[in-house]
Amino acid sequence: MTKVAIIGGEQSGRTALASKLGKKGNVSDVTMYDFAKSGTVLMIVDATGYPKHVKPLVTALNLTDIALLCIPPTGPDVYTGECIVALDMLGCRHGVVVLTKSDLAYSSALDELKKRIKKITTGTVLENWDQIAVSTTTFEGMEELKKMIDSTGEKVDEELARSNELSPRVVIDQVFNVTGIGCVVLGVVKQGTIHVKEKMTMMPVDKTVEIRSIQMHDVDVKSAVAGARVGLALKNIQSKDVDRGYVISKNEIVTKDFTLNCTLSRFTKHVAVGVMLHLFVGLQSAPVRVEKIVANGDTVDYARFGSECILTLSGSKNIAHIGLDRFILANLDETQRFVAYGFCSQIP
Ligand SMILES: Nc1nc2c(ncn2[C@@H]2O[C@H](COP(=O)(O)OP(=O)(O)OP(=O)(O)O)[C@@H](O)[C@H]2O)c(=O)[nH]1
Ligand SMILES: [Mg+2]
Repeated sequence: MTKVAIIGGEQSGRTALASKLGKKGNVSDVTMYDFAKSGTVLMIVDATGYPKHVKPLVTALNLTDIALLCIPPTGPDVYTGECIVALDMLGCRHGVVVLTKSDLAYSSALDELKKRIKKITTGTVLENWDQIAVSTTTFEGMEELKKMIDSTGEKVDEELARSNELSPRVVIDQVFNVTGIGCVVLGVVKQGTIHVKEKMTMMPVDKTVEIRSIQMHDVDVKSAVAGARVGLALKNIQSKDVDRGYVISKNEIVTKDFTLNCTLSRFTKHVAVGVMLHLFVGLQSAPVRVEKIVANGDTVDYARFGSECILTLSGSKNIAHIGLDRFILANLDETQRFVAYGFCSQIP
């Protein structure tokens, strides 16, 4: 199972590409597409609600392992830039730069565009990503793109297999009630292996739940490993008590306030004490206030772009996380909204 996010600016050809890669499924601020044929299983997530909101972009990237950054012949715009910052902040290592609507561009223009993109992605996680020109009308490049997704998927699978032994965690992105079955959630096993009949905890609400059954692509299975897209029927909880972003886990920290070792983006303004930011971890998010900034051992009033600092943040919403989780901070009032990434300094 290979999970792919399709991101990019407005009118960059994201939805057209998604609809050529899979069959449309659930629609919210992200739209799911599925593909299953001759051994290849894809889940494609179109970050539909982006660029209006940043959350769908963060959601799409958190549910997937490979990103397709769509850039139309008109070239990168402010949102392409923001997507690149987001990929960098989230540490998304696997992806492809897709030059969409290639039928509308001369090949010399496409070559120029490729060079330009190479330049602006230097020093970011996208530095070594492949680039491919694709058209959803003439189908140029489509087969090659699918091959790229396949081969990247194999690399991702090897990496994910290494986290099969970790404590299991499932991030939930959809929840509903099924008559006669009860609470059913859809999510992604982020690490570890889950088993039927296992007792786990729904976080951040701290409720013990039992996994009644596990489905993968509508087939009942006894267990599921890291990377799997799963549907779980749960015992001891009602669907109304579960929200998108909740985590089924065994060992989570739940807090409203955070102390994070942060790295600020080079493409943000400074961060000052007292400012309100938006914090994202996995599919959860919450507004937080910057209470204190420590840089190089000194308490300071603001942190400079591109610098490292320790941010003390206060919030009002419980968030579940583990020591390794990567936090993302955004300032929703800025044009380039991604400010920093950071890790909790208290490793459990
Ligand atoms: N000629 C041509 N047109 C395309 C191609 N892909 C998309 N388009 C057109 O470009 C426009 C935008 O495509 P979408 O797929 O909706 O792009 P998007 O990024 O999802 O756009 P928004 O979600 O509205 O921001 C539509 O009119 C499409 O028909 C292509 O490969 N060739
Ligand atoms: Mg679209």
